[in-house]
Amino acid sequence: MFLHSCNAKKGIAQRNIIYKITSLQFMSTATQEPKPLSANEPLKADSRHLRGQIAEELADTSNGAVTEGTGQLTKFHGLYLQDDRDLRVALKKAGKEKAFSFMLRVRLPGGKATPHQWLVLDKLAGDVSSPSLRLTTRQTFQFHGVLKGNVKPLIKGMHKVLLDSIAACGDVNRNVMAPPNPECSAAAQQVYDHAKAWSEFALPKTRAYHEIYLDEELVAGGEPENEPMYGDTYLPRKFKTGFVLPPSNDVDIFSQDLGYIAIVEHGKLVGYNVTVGGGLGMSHGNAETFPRLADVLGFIAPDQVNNVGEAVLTTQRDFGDRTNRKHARLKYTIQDRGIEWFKGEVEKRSGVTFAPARPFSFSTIQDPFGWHACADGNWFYGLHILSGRIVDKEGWPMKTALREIAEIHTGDFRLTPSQNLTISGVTPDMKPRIEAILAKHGLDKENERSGLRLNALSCVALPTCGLALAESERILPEVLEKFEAVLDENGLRHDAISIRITGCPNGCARPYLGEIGFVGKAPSKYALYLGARYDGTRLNRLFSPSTTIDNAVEMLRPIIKRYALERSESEGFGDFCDRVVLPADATFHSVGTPAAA
Ligand code: SRM
Ligand code: SF4
Repeated sequence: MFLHSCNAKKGIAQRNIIYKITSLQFMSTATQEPKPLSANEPLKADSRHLRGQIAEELADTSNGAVTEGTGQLTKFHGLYLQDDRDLRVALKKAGKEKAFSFMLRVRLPGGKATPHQWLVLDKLAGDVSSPSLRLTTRQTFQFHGVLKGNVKPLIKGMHKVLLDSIAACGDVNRNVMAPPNPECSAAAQQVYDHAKAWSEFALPKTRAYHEIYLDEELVAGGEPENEPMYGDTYLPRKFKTGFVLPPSNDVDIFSQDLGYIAIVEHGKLVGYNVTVGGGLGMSHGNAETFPRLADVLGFIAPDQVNNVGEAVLTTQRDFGDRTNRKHARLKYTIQDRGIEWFKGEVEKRSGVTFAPARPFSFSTIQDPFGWHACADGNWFYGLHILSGRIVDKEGWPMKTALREIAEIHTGDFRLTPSQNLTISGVTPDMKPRIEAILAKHGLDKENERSGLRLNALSCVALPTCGLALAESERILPEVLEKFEAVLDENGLRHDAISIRITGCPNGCARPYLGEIGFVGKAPSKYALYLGARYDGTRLNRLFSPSTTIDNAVEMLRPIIKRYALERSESEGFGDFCDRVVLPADATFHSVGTPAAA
């Protein structure tokens, strides 16, 4: 039996014991109804702090995979077992094993990497994985196609440049997001520092990762380890934190479980408005699951970030639903119990009383592309990378160009929440040299790209994602070309319109916050959503439950035309759709309200 007590460290007594986990059931104090735990709960409990049989199964060279249970545990170390779905049918016909490999996700708070780290990752991609590096919607790198025998060499290679993949996935606080251009103001630098500090603070304490992949001396079986914040069963589900610096809402703060909106007054960071309960994943046809935008809890001082974060995390640890993984995210805990109850619990645990939220407003989500001067005399370059895929292609040698830049760059790289890259801290001396590399490889064309393209996101989907129902990254170029033709017809080429596509309803490219959102349903079939607010403060709504891309283009052609002719001054495409196109009786989803998607 496991007991989670609330934050004893802060003097909160055992009366706050919320639930008891046995290997069989979860006792909710709300309903007093015992329900069976989800299969992951005993797995975590029995894993000896995330060790399980991982070391033994990775060492077994008789096959390319690991068992289902072990695959659930490797996620906590940033590793997903996948197989090449393009090859599935042929291999099955030939009676062969699936083409298994691992995806590895790096932990990279705020998306910051040094040129030296870049060069090492660039080399590892190809030496021990497939050649591409993939920038994600949470500002980190993914390697795909890592064969079982290459897992340890990859992790050891990253370790040499102080990078790891601990807690990049799994039921823990994931990669923490932060604005990608910190050196441009003192406040931005502080926000980055707070994000990094929270990421470190909320790391699991187990040494399992170091033992398994880095051959550190064994702890398991010796002195018992302590997981003071997580306990032996970690969180009920994944948990995501973002920091944002208005007026840009680049991190889509209202989609995060926990969010910190920086409040800057007279050029000084005075604190944060805290948001809780955002999350986007849902399942088609399951009305119990829905995307939800976060609620604003109130204002705190900068030195209360970790304290409040811990209280939010442990409240979810103790009250989140461990019986149903489709109902286990913080958004459902808050939806079921109410935001006032949640706020009270967080205040009690943290000892912090929230002040009223301070005013803030967002105006954009788009990354700043091209060259920008910073207050410190340096420059940064915002580079557009479609779907975050860094690979050399005929006439498009992105990987080579970035390697050449990393070889001479004296600043750093920042991965953005929109799968793009900022080359930052570029000194005036270095600027012409980096400019020349970009020009030589034809990568300095940000000004020529359409507003739609610069605001497009897609998830990975096929062939690596085991959950994909339809294409996403691979079909994005075609989708963009088709819509760009319609936008050109209507003089809208340079209007910033956000378009997001995913291969399934899990929401990895945050499609429910796109002014145009495509969500894969089946091969070549997508649910089409319209009407999100461009700044990420209102979800979109279902426009067509199932359509092909070509049909969608035809459905949207007259709407885009009307938008060009009838929009009110500075009205975004999402706002226009919400006002004019979507049915008047549909629910309006704004910040803090759930979507009945
Ligand atoms: Fe995601 C699962 C890729 C951001 C919601 N996501 C997956 C997996 C690991 C599939 C799996 O479980 O087997 C995908 C791996 C594909 C592959 O081959 O690489 C995957 N998610 C991604 C990335 C790489 C998309 C991208 O193209 O950039 C993003 C990696 C982020 C990172 O660096 O940590 C990614 N995923 C997101 C986001 C967006 C965000 O966090 O800002 C969401 C929606 C926000 C949210 O969490 O509510 C998201 N991913 C999910 C879900 C649904 C969770 C839910 O609450 O229902 C799953 C499935 C699951 O957890 O069961 C999932
Ligand atoms: Fe895979 Fe679905 Fe996420 Fe796309 S949205 S990467 S298809 S889980």
